[in-house]
Amino acid sequence: MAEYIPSTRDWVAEQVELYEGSQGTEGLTLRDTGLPVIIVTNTGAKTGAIRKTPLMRVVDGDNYVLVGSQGGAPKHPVWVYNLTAEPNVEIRDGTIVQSMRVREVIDTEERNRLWAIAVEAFPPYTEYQNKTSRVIKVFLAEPKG
Ligand code: F42
Repeated sequence: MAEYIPSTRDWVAEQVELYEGSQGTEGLTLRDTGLPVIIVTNTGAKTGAIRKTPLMRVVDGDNYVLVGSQGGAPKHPVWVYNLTAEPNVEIRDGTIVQSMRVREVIDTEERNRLWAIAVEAFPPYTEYQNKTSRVIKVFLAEPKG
């Protein structure tokens, strides 16, 4: 079994601990926004370690939209490279845990559609995109059939 390495950011590691430690019954929202969060368990591209990344819960049918906004920081978050290297992930949405496969959304039309859904779920994504010159990466997680 690979080792779990928590995020170096305390507030993120603490949310994961609360969310996962309660089997998805506590710590379900982002700070004071009250908006729902999922936990994406992914594999470190270099370490091979287990990484747990909280992201906003953005749903498109049976799928989840994963947005690499990182608050509009100049660089992509590291987890996007993990997902590119190893697209098989586990997603915890409250008490429900599913094995899913992730792909980066490249097609402009598909990205625009999913971006609109993401902004509706979490309006600050617009401000984050305006803050940075990089194009924020969008991924789609689909259940493994
Ligand atoms: N981030 C988002 O980008 N989008 C969201 O919608 C979002 C929502 C959200 C909600 C709640 C919450 O608590 C956090 C939320 N975040 C959101 C923040 C998110 O969880 C991440 O913390 C953030 O995106 C930064 O991701 P990161 O992967 O860059 O994490 C950093 C801080 C980190 O912990 N880095 C590790 C470190 O040690 O510095 C490395 C992690 C890693 O995966 N290492 C790889 C490995 O092999 O293990 C190396 C990979 C490589 O290529 O170098």
